Amino acid sequence: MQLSRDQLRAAYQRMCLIRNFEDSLHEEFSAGNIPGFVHLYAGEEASGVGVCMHLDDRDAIASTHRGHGHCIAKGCDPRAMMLEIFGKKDGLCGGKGGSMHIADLSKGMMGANGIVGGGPPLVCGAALTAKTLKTGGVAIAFVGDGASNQGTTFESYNLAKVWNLPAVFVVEDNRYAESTASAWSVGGNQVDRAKGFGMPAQEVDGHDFFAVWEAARQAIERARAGEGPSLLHVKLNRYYGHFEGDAITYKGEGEIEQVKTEKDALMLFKQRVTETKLLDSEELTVIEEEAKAAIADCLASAKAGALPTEADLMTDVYVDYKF
Ligand SMILES: Cc1ncc(C[n+]2csc(CCOP(=O)(O)OP(=O)(O)O)c2C)c(N)n1
Repeated sequence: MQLSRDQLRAAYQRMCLIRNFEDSLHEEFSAGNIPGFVHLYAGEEASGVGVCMHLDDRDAIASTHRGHGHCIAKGCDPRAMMLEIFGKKDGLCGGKGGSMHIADLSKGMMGANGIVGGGPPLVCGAALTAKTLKTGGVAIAFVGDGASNQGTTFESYNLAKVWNLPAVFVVEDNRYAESTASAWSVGGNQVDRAKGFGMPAQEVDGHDFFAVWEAARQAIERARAGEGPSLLHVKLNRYYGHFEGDAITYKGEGEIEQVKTEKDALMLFKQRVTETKLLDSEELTVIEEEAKAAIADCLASAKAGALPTEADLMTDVYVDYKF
């Protein structure tokens, strides 16, 4: 399968938006401008975008605590996201959620999630809904390597398999669960583990957008065709600490720089599409500059945005259930 030029441009645009979004947040957090906790996704862009390129608004995703990239990849508005992270009234969730609770149900983005392993059970619910209502939709759980060891994740694999749900579990193995190396904690590979649940699975190089895109295409097509759940073990790296403010004492000297120079996802994408003459470097530079300007603009809106008022505190807190 080949991507069209428009799809390639859209993919690069999404990846550049995510990179700029995260780099800006890194600076703003260091300057003390952001309330709350922030976990950045820079370095992992090819995974979120490579998967979400196959989805539309009837499809649902559940994210992790490292959710900005998944949100942008699924089509959430970066300006409303930035306002949300700055705790502003016009944020995507009224400024009440912040980084770890951004959601936009109209886009099928069920939310970032502060609970490690919280996403997979939500995805089983979304996948069951899609199956029952015959919407043709699929549901994708993004899961960290740490979250892959949670009981909630195992139970979800089991449920998805037994009920033959249109679900895909994308384990984003950035080699560390907080500061614990995944090589130490996982005790086996994710592919064998999925097979233990009877799910097809494959390992994917998460720096390579094209590898992720192709593996996700197969898994999502299976799910849409009613052939049940599968799992992708996506191996990649993150560029910043576990959370902003993390001194990263658990990584070797030069470890991050080496990944950036040898297998940065944006760099590899650019190399591939220019070498194969699918896109030229001038148009890629335009996309990079536009993404940079767009995020700078989002940041300016977020800084200028109004804070929620006292009255806003009581909205969206209680729900009336009418039976
Ligand atoms: C149920 C639960 N346990 C522990 C935590 C604390 N915690 C937050 S992130 C994290 C590590 C998660 O690692 P991983 O799933 O690999 O994601 P990564 O941060 O590497 O992207 C932990 C233990 C939590 N938020 N929720």
